[in-house]
Amino acid sequence: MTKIALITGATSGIGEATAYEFAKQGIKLILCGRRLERLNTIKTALEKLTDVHILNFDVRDKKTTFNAIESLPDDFKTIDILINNAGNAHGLDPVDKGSLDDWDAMLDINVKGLLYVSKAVIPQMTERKSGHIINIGSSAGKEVYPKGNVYCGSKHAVLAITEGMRIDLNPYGIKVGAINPGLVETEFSQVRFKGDKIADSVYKGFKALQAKDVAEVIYFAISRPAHVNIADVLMFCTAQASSTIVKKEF
Ligand code: NDP
Ligand code: 8X3
Repeated sequence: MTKIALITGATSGIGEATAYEFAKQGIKLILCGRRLERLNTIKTALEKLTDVHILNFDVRDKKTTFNAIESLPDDFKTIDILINNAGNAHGLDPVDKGSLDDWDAMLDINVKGLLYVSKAVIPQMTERKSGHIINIGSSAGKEVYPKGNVYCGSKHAVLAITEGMRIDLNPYGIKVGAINPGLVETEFSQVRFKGDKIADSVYKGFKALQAKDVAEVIYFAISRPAHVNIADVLMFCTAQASSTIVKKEF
């Protein structure tokens, strides 16, 4: 039977690439994000391959998040696969100089937003005793790097929540896992550095992971047989050995 996947943060980067990867496999898609125009463009492109429904909401807004998921039409209501991907880093500052707005954004989007979406989707999975949740963590959820403080904290939280979900949803046969990439060349650096020209140099001098590389691993995880759960993946580009060690050539 055709599966239905809900992907948050589908307007760019890893989420958008995952939408394309899933569409190629005929998976029905619920694509979420704040930038409506982009959602419409991606919907138009992917409708040639599969059925697509868009949900335009900010994951920070609890009520809108629940209303959006509640509003799904009958033919999109049964969510088999949830990809909790929406998120970003905001700023790169030592903790004594960090911005409160940046901290709020990272915790509200990366952690609380993930929880709101999950809370809105999980009850139908527990009721059916089936489902698959993939949370997009980060290498920053496995090690802390200088000035990464709150972003690393948010991604450590994503990993802890992933483990908690896997334990609590185990009685229902629901698969839960995390995919944790290192540097991926997306709009991530533009959001993190908000117009600062440093944003353009983040992926220079080496070949970073591309969004499609991560999307392929996500598809691999969701396409395993029923008895196999990919619980945790750490993936780097070849040039990266850890958060702080990247072999660059100029
Ligand atoms: P992008 O900036 O390209 O994509 C981020 C996505 O998140 C966008 O689709 C954006 O959509 C969505 N988003 C951001 N804030 C909100 C919000 N408040 N409400 C709803 N959607 C939101 O970055 P990536 O694709 O790289 O990032 C995707 C995930 O991967 C993030 O969780 C990130 O932390 C993680 N990651 C990224 C790495 C990297 O190096 N790029 C490495 C490891 C993990 P819109 O603005 O339209 O709402
Ligand atoms: C994104 C990777 O190294 O910028 O999560 O934190 S990093």
